[in-house]
Formats: sequence, structure tokens, C-alpha cells
Amino acid sequence: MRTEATERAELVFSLFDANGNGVLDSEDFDLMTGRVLEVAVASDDGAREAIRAAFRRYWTTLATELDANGDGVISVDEFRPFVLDPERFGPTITEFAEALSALGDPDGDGLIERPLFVSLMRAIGFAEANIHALFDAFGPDVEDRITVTTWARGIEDYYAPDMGGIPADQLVAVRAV
Ligand SMILES: [Ca+2]
Ligand SMILES: [Ca+2]
Repeated sequence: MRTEATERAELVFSLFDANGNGVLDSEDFDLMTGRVLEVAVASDDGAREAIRAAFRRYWTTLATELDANGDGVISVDEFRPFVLDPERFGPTITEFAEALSALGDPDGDGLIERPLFVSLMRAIGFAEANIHALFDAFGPDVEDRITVTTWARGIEDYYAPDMGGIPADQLVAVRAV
């Protein structure tokens, strides 16, 4: 497992701990879903339901696979190796990546403009400078747009245990703000 992958997993754990109690629990995912839907105002009902379902699956997969003692919470030490295991968590991430990237494209032309990308990623909790660095690393076109596919693959790569030096690492890099 690469250091970059470990750092990416730890960052997403800290952001998804939306209620700040140091562990992941069901309430975190309700809060996160609400925050993302709040900025996905231009998306249709199908796209909004898809991200709701994807967040729900993310949580239920963690709860089902990891919470053996049934106390309803997941620690970072449980989370890290599990989410970086493509065999066990890959399909959940693929659904999540498709649902989240689709929110970036409410008009369905396959392209995502920077302002909406920034809004969605800020809603999840990433830092603004890192979000812009990620968008730049995705290689936007002359009209400052990236494709839905680029973002979806970027999300899947974020959870890849053996990948480093990839656009997703921009989210972890320490930047002056
Ligand atoms: Ca929590
Ligand atoms: Ca679009």
C-alpha cells in the first residue's frame, strides 16, 4: 500500500466524520448527504436520489463489513485498509463515483464547469486551494471544463491502494491558503 493512498483514506475519513466525534457513524452520512444535496440544486430527482443511494451504500457497506461488534461506529484503523481494498470496496466506490460525478453535470452534456465542481467538493469538505489544484490536474479544456468520466475515474483512483503521483493526491497536498 502506498503512503499517498493511506493519506487519501485518512483525509476522506476526517471529512466524512461530519459530526466530528472521531468515528464514522450513520449520522455522518446523513449530514454529508444533506450538504451535497444543498449545492446540487440544478440536478434532477434521479441524480439526487442516486447520490443519496450511493452515500447510503457507502455507509451500509462499512457497517455490514466492519462493524462486527455492532456498536454502530467505524474507526480510522478499520476504515483505512477496507476502503483501499478494491475487491471488497471497489463496487461501492464505482457507484459513488458515478453518482457524485453526475451531480457535476446537471445539463447532461458530459462536461463539468469549475464553479459547480468547487461547490460540490467544498460541500464534502475539501479545501478550496486543493480543489482548484485537482481540477487543474484533470486538464480542463479551453472553456475550463472537465468530463464526467474524468472525474468519476479520478474518484476511483483516489481509493486505489497502489497509485501515487495522481491528480487525486492534489487533495491531500498541503497548500498555503
Ligand atoms: Ca462521526
Ligand atoms: Ca454539463
